[in-house]
Amino acid sequence: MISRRDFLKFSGLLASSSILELDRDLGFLVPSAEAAQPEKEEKKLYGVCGICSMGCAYIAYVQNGWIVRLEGNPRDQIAEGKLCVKGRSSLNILYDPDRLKYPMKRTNPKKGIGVDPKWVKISWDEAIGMVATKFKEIIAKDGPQAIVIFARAKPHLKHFVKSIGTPNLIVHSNACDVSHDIAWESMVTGKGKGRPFTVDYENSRYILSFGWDGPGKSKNKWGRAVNNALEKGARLVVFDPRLSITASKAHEWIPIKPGTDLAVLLAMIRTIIIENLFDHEFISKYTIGFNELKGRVQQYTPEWAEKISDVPAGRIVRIAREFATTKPAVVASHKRDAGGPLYSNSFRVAQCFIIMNTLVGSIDRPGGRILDRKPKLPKEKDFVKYPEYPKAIKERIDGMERYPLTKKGNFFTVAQGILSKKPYPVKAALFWKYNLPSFPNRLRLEEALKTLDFIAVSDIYPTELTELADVVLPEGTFFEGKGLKERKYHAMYPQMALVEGIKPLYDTKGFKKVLYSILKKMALKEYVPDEEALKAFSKAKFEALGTTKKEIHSNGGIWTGDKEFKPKTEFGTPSKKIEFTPSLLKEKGFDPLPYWIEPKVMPNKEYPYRLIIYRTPWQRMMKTQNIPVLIEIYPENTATIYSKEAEKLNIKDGDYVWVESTTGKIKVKAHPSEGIRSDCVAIDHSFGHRGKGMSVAFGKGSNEGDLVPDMTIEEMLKNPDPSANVMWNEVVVKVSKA
Ligand SMILES: Nc1nc2c(c(=O)[nH]1)N[C@H]1C(S)=C(S)[C@@H](COP(=O)(O)OP(=O)(O)OC[C@H]3O[C@@H](n4cnc5c(=O)[nH]c(N)nc54)[C@H](O)[C@@H]3O)O[C@H]1N2
Ligand SMILES: Nc1nc2c(c(=O)[nH]1)N[C@H]1C(S)=C(S)[C@@H](COP(=O)(O)OP(=O)(O)OC[C@H]3O[C@@H](n4cnc5c(=O)[nH]c(N)nc54)[C@H](O)[C@@H]3O)O[C@H]1N2
Ligand code: SF4
Ligand SMILES: [Mo]
Repeated sequence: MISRRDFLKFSGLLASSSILELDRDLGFLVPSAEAAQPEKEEKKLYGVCGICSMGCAYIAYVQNGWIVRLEGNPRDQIAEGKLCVKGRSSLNILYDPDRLKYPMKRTNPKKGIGVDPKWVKISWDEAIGMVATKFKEIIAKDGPQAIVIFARAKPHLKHFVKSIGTPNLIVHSNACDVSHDIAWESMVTGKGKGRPFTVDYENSRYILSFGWDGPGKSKNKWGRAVNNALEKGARLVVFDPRLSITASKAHEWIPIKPGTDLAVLLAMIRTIIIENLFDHEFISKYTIGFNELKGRVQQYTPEWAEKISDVPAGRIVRIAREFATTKPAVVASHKRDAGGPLYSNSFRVAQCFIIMNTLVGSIDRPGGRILDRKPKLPKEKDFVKYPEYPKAIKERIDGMERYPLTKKGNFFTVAQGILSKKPYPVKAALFWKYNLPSFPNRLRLEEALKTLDFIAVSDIYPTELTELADVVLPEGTFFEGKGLKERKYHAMYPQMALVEGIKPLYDTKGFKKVLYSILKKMALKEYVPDEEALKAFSKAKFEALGTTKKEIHSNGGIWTGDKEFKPKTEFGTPSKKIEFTPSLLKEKGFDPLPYWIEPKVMPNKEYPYRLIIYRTPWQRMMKTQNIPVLIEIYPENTATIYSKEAEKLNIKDGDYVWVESTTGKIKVKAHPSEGIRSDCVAIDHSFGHRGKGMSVAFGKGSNEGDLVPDMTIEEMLKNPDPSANVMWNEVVVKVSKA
């Protein structure tokens, strides 16, 4: 442990601010006693934690304009009065002296990570003018496709992209959850509807995980729900090559060979069907394609699956029987489990998760996967009308027009698309809320970005990506915004949380406003929504809920709809049933049913370990890396390696090692452990920042993504995955003492 004074020195905070101090009991930065003279009465502000998408509602206690304390909102069905370690320490972000405070432009034409951009403070008018002028120039000379927007697919972003006429909106979803989305859309929810996030763990009696590790992310509600289920006698069975936190709580941990869950699942489905253990009523009432499924899985015997997966056939059969006969049972899943963007066969795994849950009648039934429970709200398009958008060309820089089921963007292929200048040259990029370490082989993207004429970045921190920017567009944190947020990650009933921000601390602007200002400056006024129409839309939302902001505030910051659970009997597919043989897949020429696909790469003599990527409870990727207390808890990431393998390599706990793939080489601290297979090395993501402006995060740990290859679209199309996932773990590595 380091002493308190050292800690503050090390985080560079004393020098830059006298209003903050680290409260050891609370574990985060708070305004000093001097700054926060207690008022007679503390004010309460309601809000939603923006660190991870669980979105726990909080109550912020405010003294003299400073938020001094955060608590989970007890009325919120997600938070239930609690926040996790990251949520509780997130005030550090609001009051972080490293934050971006005003727009800036670079004056050093030389670009590179570690090269001082020689920032100059500018006005918002100038910043927006720079983007608008550059975009107009590029559209006139090279066409709108020469502009690439990297951002999440929020409605206002899709609108902006369509208004300027580029096909290039690059969203991270193929690095995160695309396989689950496409599986749910084709089988249950319908085209473009994505997937539900709610699982009723609390009432489940048998929780089966293939890499799902919700509690290991300190996902507030899910950790609690699993504990409660266990206390009520539920059984928890976890397949994971690594002893995850969820696996450590399980009755059984099965260290499956990575990338082979599909074989086990196909054999389990076969067992449940041929042993007649499925829910006959649910299958006959609510599904189509059962006979085709039955025919398909005949070939996948447990003995066959054993050879592939290292899981004994008897164990596969026993778990399948237990799963089908203990009611209610659920295959747990979120984003980056075996059905996430990890392997060439993950899309088929995601399909099998849905099939397993359907076979036991656990789709939208207590103890199972729950479909969205949203309040009926008006849509912006009913209030704001725009003229027709300019026609954008079809070819995208990431080649995603060649994937018929998903067009959101491809983190894998975008860099090589830009570098190849095919199908056209790219001249400018605008980034919102993304950072370089989120891309596989970030060095290639860095190289690609250096070929552009112009880069604009919206962030809250000076990251390594902002070091490459020509103009920086600072946004406020989630404590400084306003709104109304749907409860989504756990919504057993419709619920909304009020967001009442504090006055922005600095000269920051919400990105939506920035986009509209850019459109205005580009003389595309017709695509800027009318203020009055937006006000009417906001008013209509509250009217639809039958309440007002004031009333929600006095009701504890939460609006709650009808709590009665009415199981759904119709689904969003064309047949309104759960489709084992989805028409969406058939129409686009894909095999509608899951089938066995080998993982793309396997450990070999030269590279004997598979890279396994995971997250810890203490960090949320790049968002939490500058929070001193979280770095104090867990100072850098590690490579977990099986203890006997470490012994062979003469590696001890805490030694630095080189981990090397054909793409890159990183130096990282070793953690020998019994909790991992001997053919794997597991590294947690979040570390390895190269941006000097983040004084706490800078230089800590390494980025495991530097080991993951990027690709051309042609290389990617060779993989049999209709969802175009990034395949993070299709990487083999070697390890040596550093
Ligand atoms: N604390 C925290 N919470 C977060 C995040 C964070 O960074 N930190 N990030 C958020 C985001 S954006 C996402 S996408 C999610 C990610 O959170 P999760 O979806 O939980 O993803 P990971 O932490 O990557 O865990 C993946 C697990 O899959 C296991 N695994 C790997 N290969 C295989 C395999 O072949 N078979 C099986 N059965 N298991 C395998 C890994 O060992 C690991 O335990 O969490 C969200 N919440
Ligand atoms: N190597 C590797 N790469 C990965 C993953 C991995 O496990 N390993 N995981 C993938 C997954 S699952 C995901 S979801 C993506 C996520 O990728 P990203 O979205 O890039 O990651 P984040 O860490 O969520 O945030 C990126 C940036 O957003 C900034 N930011 C935070 N809040 C705000 C805000 O309110 N406004 C603005 N303008 N900026 C803000 C942060 O400072 C940070 O620089 O990464 C993917 N990339
Ligand atoms: S789980 Fe933690 S980080 Fe995620 S929203 Fe809730 S409090 Fe915030
Ligand atoms: Mo993600």
